[in-house]
Amino acid sequence: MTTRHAEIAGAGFAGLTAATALAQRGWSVRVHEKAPELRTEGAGIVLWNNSLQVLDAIGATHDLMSKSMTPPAYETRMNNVIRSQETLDGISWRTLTRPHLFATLLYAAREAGVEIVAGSTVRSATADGEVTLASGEKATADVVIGADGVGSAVRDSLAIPLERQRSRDGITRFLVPRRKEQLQALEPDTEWDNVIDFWNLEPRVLRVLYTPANDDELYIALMAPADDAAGSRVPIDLELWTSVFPQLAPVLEAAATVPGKYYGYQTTRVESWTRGRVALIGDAAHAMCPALAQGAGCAMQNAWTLAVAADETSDAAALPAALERWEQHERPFTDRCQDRSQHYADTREMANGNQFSGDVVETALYNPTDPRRHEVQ
Ligand code: FAD
Ligand code: 5PR
Repeated sequence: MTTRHAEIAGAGFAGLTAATALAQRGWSVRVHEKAPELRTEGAGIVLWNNSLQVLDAIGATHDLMSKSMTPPAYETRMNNVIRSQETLDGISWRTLTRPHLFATLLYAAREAGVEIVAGSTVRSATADGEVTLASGEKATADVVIGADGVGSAVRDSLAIPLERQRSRDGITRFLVPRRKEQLQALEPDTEWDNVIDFWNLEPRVLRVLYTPANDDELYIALMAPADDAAGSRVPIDLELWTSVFPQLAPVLEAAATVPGKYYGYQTTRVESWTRGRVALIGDAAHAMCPALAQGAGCAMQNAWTLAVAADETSDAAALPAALERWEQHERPFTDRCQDRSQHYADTREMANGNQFSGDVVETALYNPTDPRRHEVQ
């Protein structure tokens, strides 16, 4: 059989995962990244079994583990009173920085022989597998993958209808030094290796999600309603935040030195993930609120299952139908995750504690690499 070819828009977590999985199956793969340099913006990230299984399947576990951790518990506080300390027994999860996840995926992609072109923008794609670049160059592929994020040009050039749902809250994210000794000095009884979700709803909605990412780096996310001008201001209003969270002063001071960017929570739902030979994955297909920490997780999960589905279809003419079947099988998991994340974002129910049980952990426990995952038990 001749070598099959994929053109991918976007070298984010979705695009790099799909590219690696296809190249490891003998495909020739070219990834276009519009940014002039290959790097990631953003701070920290939590990964769960669904994406950890994918990272393992592409051979990236060793790199991933080298600079990540599993905190002893996921703690939730209301007005600094502990509501729950979930040890998440039976669920595999890791915390890490985005730069580390990006470096891990970039290394895996290069090892697999993926060609990555920085400074290359995909302008449009057609259902029969042609991409047009901003340079004017055209290329054809057996599969075109739109992994070009929430503003996807691939998706919009195919006029795939979508709906956006916004929430009243949003968040500013930072990577700062751990400063564990200083934190311990201020609050000696706290386990500063835990993830700690510090909620305050009264008299004012302000929340800090404290997530250790490794021995040296801490990820903090500061949430405030979009209509709270001081709470959503960047750089952050240090006086406001330290007045509500005095025990976090050492790390808030570090965050205040960085410009920062406030993201309003939102969900994007598209009518369809596929058009002929084109498939959408990641935020291009299913951007979601971060409440369940699954945007990148679902991106990697769907990148993997897409690569497997495309590879298993050796008959070129049958590929569009195979992509439709892929969407039919995999999409319900992501749809439910989007709905749950939107629900938590809208209701702020995570403040109640004990939120990682029952249906909510469906996505976290999913194993997209298990070939029997859709068999009825
Ligand atoms: P992106 O990361 O957006 O990558 C798209 C890439 O495509 C970019 O590099 C872009 O430059 C490039 N591009 C865009 N247009 C073009 C074009 N036309 N041609 C070529 N290249 C193009 N997820 C988790 O799993 N865990 C978490 O803890 C978590 N926390 C989050 C917290 C916040 C506040 C937010 C907003 C999101 C969070 N997420 C989390 C979600 C996660 O960040 C995203 O879902 C994930 O990064 C999406 O990856 P992607 O590759 O689809 O898109
Ligand atoms: N979980 C994580 C996260 O980064 C955020 C949320 C939940 C890991 C925000 O960035 O609820 O907003 C959230």
